[in-house]
Amino acid sequence: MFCNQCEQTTRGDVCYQWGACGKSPEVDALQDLLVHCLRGLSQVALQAKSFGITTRDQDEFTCEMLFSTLTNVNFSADDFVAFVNRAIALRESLKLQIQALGNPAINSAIANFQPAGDQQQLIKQGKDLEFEFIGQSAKNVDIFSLKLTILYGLKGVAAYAFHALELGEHDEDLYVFFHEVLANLDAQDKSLQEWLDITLQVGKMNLKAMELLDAGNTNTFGHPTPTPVTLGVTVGKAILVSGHDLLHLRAILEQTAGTGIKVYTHGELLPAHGYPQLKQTYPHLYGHYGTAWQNQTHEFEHFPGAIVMTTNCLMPPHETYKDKVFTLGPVGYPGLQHVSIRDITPIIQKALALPGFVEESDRGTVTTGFARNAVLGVADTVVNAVKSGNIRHFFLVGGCDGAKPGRNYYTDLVETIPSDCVVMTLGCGKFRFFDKQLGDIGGIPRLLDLGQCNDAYSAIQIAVALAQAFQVNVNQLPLSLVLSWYEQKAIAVLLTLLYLGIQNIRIGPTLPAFLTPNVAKLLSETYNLKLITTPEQDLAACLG
Ligand code: FSO
Ligand code: SF4
Repeated sequence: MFCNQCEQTTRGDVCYQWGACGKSPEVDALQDLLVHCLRGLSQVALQAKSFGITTRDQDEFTCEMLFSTLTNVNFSADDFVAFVNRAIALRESLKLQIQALGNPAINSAIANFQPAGDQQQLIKQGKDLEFEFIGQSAKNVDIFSLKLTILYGLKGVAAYAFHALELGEHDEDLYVFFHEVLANLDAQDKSLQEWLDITLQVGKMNLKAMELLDAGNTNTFGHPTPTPVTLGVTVGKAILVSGHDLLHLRAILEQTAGTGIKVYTHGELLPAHGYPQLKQTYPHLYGHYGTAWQNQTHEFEHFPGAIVMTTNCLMPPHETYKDKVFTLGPVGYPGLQHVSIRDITPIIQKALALPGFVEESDRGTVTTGFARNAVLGVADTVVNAVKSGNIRHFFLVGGCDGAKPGRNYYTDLVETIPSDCVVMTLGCGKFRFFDKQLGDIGGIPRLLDLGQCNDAYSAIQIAVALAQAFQVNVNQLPLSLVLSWYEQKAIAVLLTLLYLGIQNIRIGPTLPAFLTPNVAKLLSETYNLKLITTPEQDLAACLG
């Protein structure tokens, strides 16, 4: 196998025998095969669009399928076999429509690719493609590096676009972009600069996807407001909901209303408590349990109710608790029960059969909900605090958490940031410091939880508004971005920041393995993108 799409890739290089995430070489091969089939589907979809044929099914399918190949989303070979066959069926249906209009359908190898008839043969086809893929790297490693960056970034964009789509927000330009990139990923006639331009276009389109998702979330659930969230538990039956999908969380809340079951959030669903239409409508949305994704095996083991994964990051479950874990949407794992969100009866039955919490516990609260509307609502106070010198600097310490060593840097950094500075955070990386009592500056909390990783959109809006208030550009603000990355959504967000021309971003714990030294040098020279060093050294540089 050849997979280096996430931060925990083996030896910081590439997973080649078995995924460090638990992905098998067989599933990896089927994921590569699926991407290959999507590329053929995209070529036909573009042709169909040019004839005015509707391609909504193909557009939405492409988004969902790219999402399914993200790290820690779907580990099921059976699912990927079904996805491959569906991709071919959708492609062929478009060809028939093109031919019915009297036109020959596109005649490329990928648009005519025929999948084998059984799983083993499909895996072999996927593995053969892998070698073809690796072979490309020999020709120009830097272009290969950018192609991987584009593909991985595109997967991240697809995840956000899929969530937006679920909430009724979509954009034709975004779909055309997906298809154009996928259809032309094997182009041999582009220069390094042209591939770099496409890489930044991925960042641009990710901004669009995050904007759509922000609109979907706020139109459906209201603008987040600062909301205390209990970290303790109460006596009674319980369901734990993890992942990022607010719509799935709402469906679970709706279907558990009146059952006596309390619903707890896990991981990236913590910010759900800040949305008025969730918190106020469903009082049985009780609190938040646990921390970041990589601690789930311990946390899930001890949770006395049913557990639902709505998106990444799912880790291979232990035998001791796998019977109480359910998957939704694009998530899949062999042996875990996949449930339709329209009827979550199996989840409710499991929660009722399990003991639930028999004792109350009080672990205090954290406050979430400082998204763009809440922060910009007090923009004058913030601007005055900066002008009067009460706030010296802002830090955005955000991104993903992960299992590999080196991430204590972020905890240490937040702990050593001086008391006249404000820390904004988002993503699951915050769980290293989310419950720290950092106090406030003239009523402005020093620790502001902006939300999920996609709420980088809020961070961008806040930065742009502050820049306008001070009549400077964003790079001149007293603001430092210190990011942690793990999977492909973080890559998409990073590309957005680079597309916007944000300089001096610090990223860690390591640089992505798919960046060659030349490409990394190019990014560092153009954007001053830096690897984190030590909290003391970086702090001194940011405040210097
Ligand atoms: Fe984390 Fe996982 Fe949200 Fe990622 S739970 S690591 S960037 O999926 O998406 O922050
Ligand atoms: Fe390895 Fe990450 Fe790929 Fe999993 S997703 S196989 S850990 S590089």
